[in-house]
Amino acid sequence: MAATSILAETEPSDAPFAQNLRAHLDRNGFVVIPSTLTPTELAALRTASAEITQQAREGKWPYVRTLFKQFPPWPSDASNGIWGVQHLLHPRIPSPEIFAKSYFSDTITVPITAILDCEENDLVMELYNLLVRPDKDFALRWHRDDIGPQASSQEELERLKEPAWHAQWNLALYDDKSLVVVPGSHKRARTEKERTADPYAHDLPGMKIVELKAGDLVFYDNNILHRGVYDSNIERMTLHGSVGHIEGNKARARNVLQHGVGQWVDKCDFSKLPERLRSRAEGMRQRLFQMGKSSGVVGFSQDD
Ligand SMILES: O=C(O)CCC(=O)C(=O)O
Repeated sequence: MAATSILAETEPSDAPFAQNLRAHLDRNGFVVIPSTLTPTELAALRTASAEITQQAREGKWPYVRTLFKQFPPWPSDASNGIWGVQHLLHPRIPSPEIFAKSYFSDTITVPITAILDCEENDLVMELYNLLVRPDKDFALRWHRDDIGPQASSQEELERLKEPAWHAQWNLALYDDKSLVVVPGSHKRARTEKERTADPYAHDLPGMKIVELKAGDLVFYDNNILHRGVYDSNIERMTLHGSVGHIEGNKARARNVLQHGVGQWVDKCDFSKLPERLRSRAEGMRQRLFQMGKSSGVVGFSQDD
């Protein structure tokens, strides 16, 4: 099953592009922008991702998603295998400019200002991670990122009506068929069938495999009903990020910072980025910092 792709005939700076993007995302809960990387960008991102993935598998990078655990926190011991690498904007990552250039690029931020219907100066730095081929076959159960399975239908509906205040994406560096979604489920409570289904069901009614080619970018509502199905024999390197909006609730900034980002966000060196990206990056980092401070984050360190 192919993924829904937005109309390719509009340019990212067009008003129709923004409207199409928002309309697709609003209707389906996900939207694919095809071929967003040049061959040179793709090659550079693959090389940098392969390097950090190898370090992570060898236990030399402690920020990992470990098997067989779906949700954070993950231990730093990678000896049972990993399915993700965390903190690509960390100041100690090898090739920091490659990942920062990608996170703060027009490729990512232009669609996000369209999705959030905002200005660049409203954007807030959040998370940048890498989802990788697991060392052993692994799957995530059906879930919404921010609403637990115990929620009643009424609770689900109330939560789903709240504005998202952030955008989340996957950018595939290799062809990727791991993400499975139920289109439209970001706007409704689960059906009885979905509530009672096997959490690892392969055949939920209406489900769609999001098929990405290398370089394709998908934005998705993180409260769409979705899962990940991973094959240890198929290469996967998919950048997985989120960017927030300044009006977002402070709990989100707190959440981002308590993921450990608060320990190093002030030490990121964006000075080698091209001027326009550097100023965007500094602004987005500063807004995260301010939101974290005003929400009284515990363990948010500027000095060590
Ligand atoms: O692997 C994916 O693309 C989905 C990941 C996911 O659902 C999650 O991190 O909650």
